[in-house]
Amino acid sequence: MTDIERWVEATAQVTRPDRIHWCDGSRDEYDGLVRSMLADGTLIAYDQNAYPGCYLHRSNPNDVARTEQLTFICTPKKDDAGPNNNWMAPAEAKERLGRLFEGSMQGRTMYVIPYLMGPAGSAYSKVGVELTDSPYVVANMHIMTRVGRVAMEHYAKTGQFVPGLHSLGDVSPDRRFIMHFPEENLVWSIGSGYGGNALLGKKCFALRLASSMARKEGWMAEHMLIIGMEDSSGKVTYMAAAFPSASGKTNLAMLVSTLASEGYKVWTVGDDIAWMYIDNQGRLRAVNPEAGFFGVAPGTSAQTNPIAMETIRRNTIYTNVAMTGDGKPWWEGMGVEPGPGVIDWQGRPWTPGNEKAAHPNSRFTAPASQCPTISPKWEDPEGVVISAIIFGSRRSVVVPLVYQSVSWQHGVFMGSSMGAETTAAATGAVGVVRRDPMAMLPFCGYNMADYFQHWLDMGKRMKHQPLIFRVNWFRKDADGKFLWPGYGDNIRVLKWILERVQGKGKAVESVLGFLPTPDAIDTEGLKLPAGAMQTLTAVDTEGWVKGTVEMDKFYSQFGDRLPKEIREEHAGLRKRLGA
Ligand code: OXD
Ligand code: MN
Repeated sequence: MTDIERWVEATAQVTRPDRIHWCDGSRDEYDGLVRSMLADGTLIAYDQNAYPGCYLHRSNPNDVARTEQLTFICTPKKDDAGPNNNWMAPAEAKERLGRLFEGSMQGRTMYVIPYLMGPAGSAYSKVGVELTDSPYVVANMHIMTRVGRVAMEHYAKTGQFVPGLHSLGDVSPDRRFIMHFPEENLVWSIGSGYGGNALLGKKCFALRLASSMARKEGWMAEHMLIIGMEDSSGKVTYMAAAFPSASGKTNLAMLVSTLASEGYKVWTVGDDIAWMYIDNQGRLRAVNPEAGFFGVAPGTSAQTNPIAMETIRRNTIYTNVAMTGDGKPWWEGMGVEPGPGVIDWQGRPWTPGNEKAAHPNSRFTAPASQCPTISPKWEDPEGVVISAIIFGSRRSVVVPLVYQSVSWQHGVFMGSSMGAETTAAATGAVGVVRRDPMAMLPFCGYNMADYFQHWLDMGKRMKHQPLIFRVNWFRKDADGKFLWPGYGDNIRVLKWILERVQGKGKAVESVLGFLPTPDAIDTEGLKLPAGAMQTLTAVDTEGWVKGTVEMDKFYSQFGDRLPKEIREEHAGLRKRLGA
């Protein structure tokens, strides 16, 4: 008996499923799951001529986003989870959830999903096995990961896997928990069918557990998209960019360049997670551990992200979007009129002007291989060499369009102090500014003070450190209008970043770091409001002084554990600001 078989058997004795199904990841298996979900109403078919292989899932209305308040890191010592995580002692977590898992799969099938995170045959890839009683989760895992033989072959070579146990339970928020046990590399999740809570390969394994493994093993697991930027010479330079959930990572990863006539083009490697390693030449390399996109639907349109629109035209599972009268998916910001007879995300007839037809965090799950701009290197076992790291978030005020750190240490400080306006990807208030270091606040599986130290240490080990940038496409004017057009025009900012990587690109050293001169960014053909570039590249001293107070509040939670380099950088910024 293998370790996997032993664990499956022991789990089945507790959860008591009627049947156990070992997933092989085949098309037949996927089709069979879809057929049975169509039969019991878990899925609803869209018009199969217009949207072949596309289905709608309506989740329980109480289960539509990640639930950070119910997500725990269970380390023996509370301090190892840090003030950035909810903590429960492992024994208590096991006891509480053990009771909830007791008989939780009765009357259901338990699916055993062996899956690989990362490209087949890559030394950087890792195996997970998820046990779940949700066929919707299995179908999503088919798209988001590499299920079946490829995972078992990797397991045969390494003998290692990350177990993840998931049950829908009774889908009650009162009995919903997502527990991580980093000492054992184990996840237990119950009571939710929502993506980030239930597709255990994604946030639970590839970020929370992997970040903790990465620290021990000397690599990085980050909430980052990966792109290749091609210039007019045909050379492709790879960049990784961290943005909080629902802040445009998928759009940036699939950017359609408005500078295509100058030869600038973006290739998609990944849209959410990067696993990064130092190679034997001292360069940082990244792989995308996922095989699909779990993107936010509202706001996705032929204008904002035509590549995504093409990607999700077939073989896509939509969750909590609306359905038009003629059987097509629809959401707010899709850029087309839905026509009469729309059914909203909860299955009710919808009247325009009332509540939203699609839930603000409604999603699409689509295979990465269907993306027209997917990089030829997206499954390269060696990954791609990263030349620039970008930190971005929604900030309607204060933060300039782009600036560059003066050193790796300064860049780590920039990432660690990032403020972000919250979005609908997690339950709770939307639009509130919170500190979200490296966009990892909900995903760092250990004490963030140690995470900052790990970033500092990684930089010291690299012979060729990527340059570090901060971007903000979301700056608004006094009337609440965006100052920067965003989307395809973000290529203009990427172009400056590329120029800086190449040792070019006009900049001035400011208190924040290297800011582009107002004419350094190519704005030809843009109709920007008067003075926009000046505002977008200026330092709002008063705003930044206030920001440093917020940073200090955040950092003080970590006490002496906070690396002294971060304290020094923070003090240095305050001094330069004259605070
Ligand atoms: C996601 C998220 O689903 O960050 O990727 O919430
Ligand atoms: Mn994400």
